[in-house]
Amino acid sequence: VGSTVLGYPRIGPRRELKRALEDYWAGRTPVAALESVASELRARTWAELAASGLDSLPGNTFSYYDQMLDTAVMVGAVPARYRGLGLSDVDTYFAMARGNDAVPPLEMTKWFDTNYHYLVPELGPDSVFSVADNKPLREYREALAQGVTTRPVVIGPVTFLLLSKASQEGFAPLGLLDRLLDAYEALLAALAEAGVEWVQLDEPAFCADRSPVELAALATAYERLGRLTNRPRILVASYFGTLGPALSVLAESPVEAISVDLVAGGLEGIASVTALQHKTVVAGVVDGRNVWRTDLNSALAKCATLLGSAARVEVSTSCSLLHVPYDVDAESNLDSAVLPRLAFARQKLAEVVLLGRALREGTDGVADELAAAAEAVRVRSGRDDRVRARVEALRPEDARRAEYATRARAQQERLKLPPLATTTIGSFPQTGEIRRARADFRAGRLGPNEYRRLMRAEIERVVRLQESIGLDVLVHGEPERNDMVQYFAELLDGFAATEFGWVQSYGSRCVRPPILFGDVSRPEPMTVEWAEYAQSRSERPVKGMLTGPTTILAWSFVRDDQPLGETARQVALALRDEVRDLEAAGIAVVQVDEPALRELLPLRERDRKEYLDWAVESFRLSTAGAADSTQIHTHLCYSEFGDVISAIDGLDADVTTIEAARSKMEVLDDLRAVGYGRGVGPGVYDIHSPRVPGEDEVVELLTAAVRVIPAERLWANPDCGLKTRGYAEVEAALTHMVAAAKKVRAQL
Ligand code: THG
Ligand code: ZN
Repeated sequence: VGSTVLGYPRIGPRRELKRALEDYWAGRTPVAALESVASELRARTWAELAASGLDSLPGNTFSYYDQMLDTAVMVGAVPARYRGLGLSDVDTYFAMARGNDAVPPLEMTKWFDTNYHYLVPELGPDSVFSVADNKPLREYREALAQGVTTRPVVIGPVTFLLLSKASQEGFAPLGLLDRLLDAYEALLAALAEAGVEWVQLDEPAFCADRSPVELAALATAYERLGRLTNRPRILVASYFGTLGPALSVLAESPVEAISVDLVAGGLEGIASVTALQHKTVVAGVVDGRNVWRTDLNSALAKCATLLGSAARVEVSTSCSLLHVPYDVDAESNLDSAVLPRLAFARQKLAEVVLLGRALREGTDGVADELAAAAEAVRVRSGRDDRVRARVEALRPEDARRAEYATRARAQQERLKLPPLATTTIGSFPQTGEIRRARADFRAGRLGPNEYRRLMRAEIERVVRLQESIGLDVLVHGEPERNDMVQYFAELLDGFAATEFGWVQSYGSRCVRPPILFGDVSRPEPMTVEWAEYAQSRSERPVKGMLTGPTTILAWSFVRDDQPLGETARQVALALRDEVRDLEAAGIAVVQVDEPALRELLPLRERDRKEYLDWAVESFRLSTAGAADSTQIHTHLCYSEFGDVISAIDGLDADVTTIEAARSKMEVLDDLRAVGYGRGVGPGVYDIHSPRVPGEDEVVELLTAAVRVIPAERLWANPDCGLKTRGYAEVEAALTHMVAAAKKVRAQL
């Protein structure tokens, strides 16, 4: 019996890496300054892991940006457009991550069902691989020099290929497996020669549904790597779900260890894989993705069961701790009802060590710790019987509105919008003054009246700007919000906020997810004051702006003591009340954003229906209290929506605005294919780039769109909120967009 973790955070307990990266990118510091922060962070991580008492420590967990990008660079998969720039290695790496004036970055996409984003390697028929950059070995030696022995963690070859994209149509990266395995063989040989005892190859792609061909590739890969004589012992790590048929593939391959995620999945099927009798099974019983203390007794029971099915058991986390904050002890203002129930990365190390000890030596020596953990798990604060009763009393009709045709008529009578109506997604640029005002208000340096005055002045300015540009449906611009989920979490009961609970989202960007710990309710209106003020400044309709229940859950740490669908219904009821209050304040259009609808989609097909059912139902519960004449919008972005297109139809929103500029409006065909017959606003330009679209370009997109969607149901809008852009670009882009809409309208 041993203990380990699959990975560790790397951004720094005070986001030191973020600062160092952004200083370097801005040209404020030389590369040596960045390197010195990085090596200090690695040293601290190794010291902390070594001091924790774990038997085996992960290595190569550091990254300047992303572990998939690291792997691409490691095997020399650097596309020609970056190699041709003639930059230093580190600047080539950052060009791939972020692009520059000359080249766009690699595509970025979500890491399975987490809020982490990775860079997508590009591979083609002429891709060649080598050990171009042996970062795993470099970091192994660096740790060893500090007296710490590590197990280099590397993305496994099959997952690497499955998550890569083809640089040309029709090419399947998996066909490169043989060539890639040559490079992995060389890597393993180099590691072995340096004295590395264990290497961890991550194959999370096999926790999703995989075809027989893909499973065969997994078998080929580990048969080949396993047969090498000159190699470290191999741990194949899986996480974010169950391995399904891949478990026996790996068990029958000549690798020494396999990790299984026993938080996302259970023990079912494991005992029947008899080949595991000869393997070490790394038991992921401590949740690497959530912040709750572990139910140690139940974790122990799982490990004990596994002992019967494996040669050796190593206690571990369910996945890398990358997805949780560093340290609960850094928090001084956390709700005292929640604090004792929490475990961040550092606390989880201690849990794993304790479980390892208990499993090895029996529970006598750790009885106090087990009892304390049981108590922390048992105590549940934040119960609200009124909320529970309300959820209990819900009827199916609470999630249903009138027929769309009826609603559309009532809305048109009230709003009198032209065909091809123009709008924006909600946020306007966040200026330095706004951020400062928010920070000063929080810190108590600015009184509530002065704060309100500043926010109102900003709203007034944004409303005037939109009127002068000629938009049809206005927004208040959201100057009072930072992160939308953080904003609502702070105003809802049942959530706690951390001070330092940052988690990497991509590169230097982090989020601080709120902790949803209890029953959720809304003590008072959350957005009405701002929306009402904005509406008072214009004759045109102003949209009320809310975040939907699924997105609030996706971007929070959620309770694990009840089904997510149940929690979603509670959030939905709070939002439903907010919609009612917005209506009462004279708001005729309410947008409920669900950008994360795709994000929580289960990795396996068999789990998807249940998820989509509650996700759709909770959105409808949020919105179905609205009058027929209230127009409900929703907004989706950040992902490919092909897999959830029927669910988007199921939301029954009157208008769906959706990221489409980068996918060239393909989403319109997808929507039409599922019979979507309500309003739709395919984003007509990409707000993620500072480029201002020309009027002609927008005319072209809209002209193509009116061929598919009748103009009465078609909207013109950017593809996402504008908060990350500057006013100069926004004003120019929206002016072109409105002019284009008018032109196309005139040709109808
Ligand atoms: N909010 C939350 N989660 C998200 C997004 C979001 N997940 C998906 C997507 N959007 C991720 N994108 C981003 C984009 C920007 C930032 C983080 C995630 C970002 N963060 C600031 C930073 O790191 O400097 C910190 C923001 C803050 O001060 O609160 O810029 O929109 N929850
Ligand atoms: Zn968006």
